[in-house]
Amino acid sequence: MSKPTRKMIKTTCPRDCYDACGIVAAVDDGHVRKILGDPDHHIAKGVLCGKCAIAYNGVWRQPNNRLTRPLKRTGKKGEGAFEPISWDKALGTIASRLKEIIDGGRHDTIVHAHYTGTVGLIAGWYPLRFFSHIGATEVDPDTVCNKAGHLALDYTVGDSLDGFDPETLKDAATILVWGANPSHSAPHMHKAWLRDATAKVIVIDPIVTGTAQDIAETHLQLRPGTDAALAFGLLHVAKTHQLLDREFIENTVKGFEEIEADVDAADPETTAGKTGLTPEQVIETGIAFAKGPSMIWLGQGMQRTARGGNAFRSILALVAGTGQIGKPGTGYCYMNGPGTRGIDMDSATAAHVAQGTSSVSHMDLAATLEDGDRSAALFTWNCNPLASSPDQGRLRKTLEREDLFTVTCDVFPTDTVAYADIVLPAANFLEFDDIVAPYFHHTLSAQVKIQDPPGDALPNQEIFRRLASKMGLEEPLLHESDDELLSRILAMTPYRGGFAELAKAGTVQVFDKPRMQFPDGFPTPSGKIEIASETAEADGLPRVPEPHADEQTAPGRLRILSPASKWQMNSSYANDRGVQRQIGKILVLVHPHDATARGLKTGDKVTLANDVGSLPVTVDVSELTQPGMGVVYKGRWPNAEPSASNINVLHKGEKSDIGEATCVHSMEVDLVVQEAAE
Ligand SMILES: Nc1nc2c(c(=O)[nH]1)N[C@H]1C(S)=C(S)[C@@H](COP(=O)(O)OP(=O)(O)OC[C@H]3O[C@@H](n4cnc5c(=O)[nH]c(N)nc54)[C@H](O)[C@@H]3O)O[C@H]1N2
Ligand SMILES: Nc1nc2c(c(=O)[nH]1)N[C@H]1C(S)=C(S)[C@@H](COP(=O)(O)OP(=O)(O)OC[C@H]3O[C@@H](n4cnc5c(=O)[nH]c(N)nc54)[C@H](O)[C@@H]3O)O[C@H]1N2
Ligand code: SF4
Ligand SMILES: [Mo]
Repeated sequence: MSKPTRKMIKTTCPRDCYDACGIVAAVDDGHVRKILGDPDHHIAKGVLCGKCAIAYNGVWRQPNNRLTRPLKRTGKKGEGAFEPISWDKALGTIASRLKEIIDGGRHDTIVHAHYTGTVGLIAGWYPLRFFSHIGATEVDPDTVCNKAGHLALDYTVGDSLDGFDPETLKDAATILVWGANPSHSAPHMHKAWLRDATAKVIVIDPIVTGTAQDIAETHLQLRPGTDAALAFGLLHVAKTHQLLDREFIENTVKGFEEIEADVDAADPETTAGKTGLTPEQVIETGIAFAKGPSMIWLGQGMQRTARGGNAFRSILALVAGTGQIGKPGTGYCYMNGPGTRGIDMDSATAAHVAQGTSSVSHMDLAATLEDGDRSAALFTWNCNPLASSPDQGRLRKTLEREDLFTVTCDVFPTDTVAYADIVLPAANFLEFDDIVAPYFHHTLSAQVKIQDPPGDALPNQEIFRRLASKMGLEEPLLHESDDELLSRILAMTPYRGGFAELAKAGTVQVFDKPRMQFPDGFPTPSGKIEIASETAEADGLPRVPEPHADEQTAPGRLRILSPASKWQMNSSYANDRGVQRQIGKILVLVHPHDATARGLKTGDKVTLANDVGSLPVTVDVSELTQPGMGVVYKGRWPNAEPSASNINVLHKGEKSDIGEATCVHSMEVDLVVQEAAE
């Protein structure tokens, strides 16, 4: 037998991940043999993260674990009993049901949920054209993730999608990693970018994260929900050490004087009392930060708290008061949106073809679906709400509603899929071309077709083009081809090559020198950084940020943080056996102090419970957490657990202070002892 001809094809990982790793697929005579990291990629440097190395060589390439045919439900909702049908039949059924609803004047009772199952600019956004054109109600995706932070930044600096250029870290003396855990959520940035930094790395996190442990020179292990108080404390230190940037404040900041009394009151002792830190930690960090040049990685974890929006506004007050923005080695990054590379996302979503769309928060999803007057149909794509959204028990019940016409489009048979009337099989990222605009670096990457989709699976965008045709929708933007989209997106960027060149390169830098944050000034009403925001005030929020700290958890209760797991991408990969071996049983990390008080040891079985649900878990006594606080990493498919639930069964869907967004990290529970380990 002759040796197969091996081709190495570059592509990009389109998961919702800061790293956006370059990938190479080793393809022998047209068959994918192995998915590897791209050695040329500036972040991946030839290595994938553990979860992707397993899952992309596991469940993502096993057709028997995929959805490969359109399906029609044959059993009860939730049972997962389906029969295959043709695309024609599936789309015909959906089209006639949706048209009936629209013709009855109830287009806004078509509820659609979506998120970042893929972040490809086409597969992740093109289907929005269809839903906004028919006037469906969108379940606002960011409300389950990062909306409070986005809006807080919008109030303060006018745009939440313009961050520092990571290339400028070499100019910084200090970087605060504030409420992000790169060791899980950006593993290559953790291993390379942060580890190689000459800047002093300070991690501010209630958990001893891998980044706090392996890389940080200083770890401020504050109590959760006390970040605003810390930001004011750091400003106090800056002020008393004459390190405020008065000239910057005078020229570029609106309303600093309105918070000065609170800054004066936030002395190190008071701040230490509110946050659980020591006065010395507050003083040292305050001086290092204010001296600069200092950068802040503004994590998404920190804003998922009851007053997460206020925390972000307070941290921006720290940046503004010390003038740590606009010079090399300064600034903060929440996220760099495609706009930093010139891409107008309205062109992907074609916002102007919308017909009066409305939205609801994920926090209200269960309530919306309970109410037949508000929801006649549910369409989910690129997300798995039954695993990731709040109030899981109640949500599951609403999905049993016989009169809720439910369509789910996914790559895999998730928990949410089990409740669908019609299931649409999506092609995965190895099976079509797309473009990824990474959300940390100002780069552009090609997602390249390596193989055909299995069975009848189709890319999201093709599914929605076909559905638009079935419904007789003639709007040309509902029928734009992938080739047109790829060229149009690239034409908006400074990159001068076409898709074929991008595909050859994998990832390209689009700027030849580091990009300035806010090159055209701050797009706020005053053109300044608005610590005092009339827009916020008009929205019923405090005019200025406040030095808030959450109350300490009541004795006997535990505050549970459920951040990113090292081995999963949200709920994705929980269906891979290799990943399942890594994640094992659901653990709750409990501090030795709490374990001793309750007579618990590692391996004991306990139940976490509150007024919305309960979850059996296994204790892991761990110094990584702190007294009064437990950790249960997010993710997992409920149907892969004996209890048929995950941590979101305990998430009440309470809203943070800004944007009706999740405050999942404010969750409190009772810990009930079931049985001791052998
Ligand atoms: N307790 C707790 N819950 C949380 C969080 C938390 O911190 N704690 N975090 C929240 C956050 S940050 C987020 S972003 C949400 C995420 O919540 P979701 O957006 O629901 O994320 P996943 O659960 O990973 O679901 C993504 C789905 O998209 C599918 N998919 C992948 N590629 C494609 C494709 O090309 N086409 C289609 N149609 N489907 C595809 C995957 O198979 C997967 O089932 O979860 C939130 N939930
Ligand atoms: N491996 C992996 N990578 C992922 C994901 C995943 O599920 N797994 N999810 C992706 C998605 S959708 C997102 S949004 C990002 C999120 O990634 P990150 O931005 O890193 O956010 P989280 O993992 O939610 O939380 C980060 C840290 O916030 C801390 N935190 C919680 N409450 C507070 C608080 O009150 N104050 C402070 N200072 N810190 C607090 C947590 O302890 C945690 O260590 O990761 C992406 N990358
Ligand atoms: S999930 Fe993130 S770290 Fe893992 S391969 Fe994809 S981009 Fe890289
Ligand atoms: Mo997220």
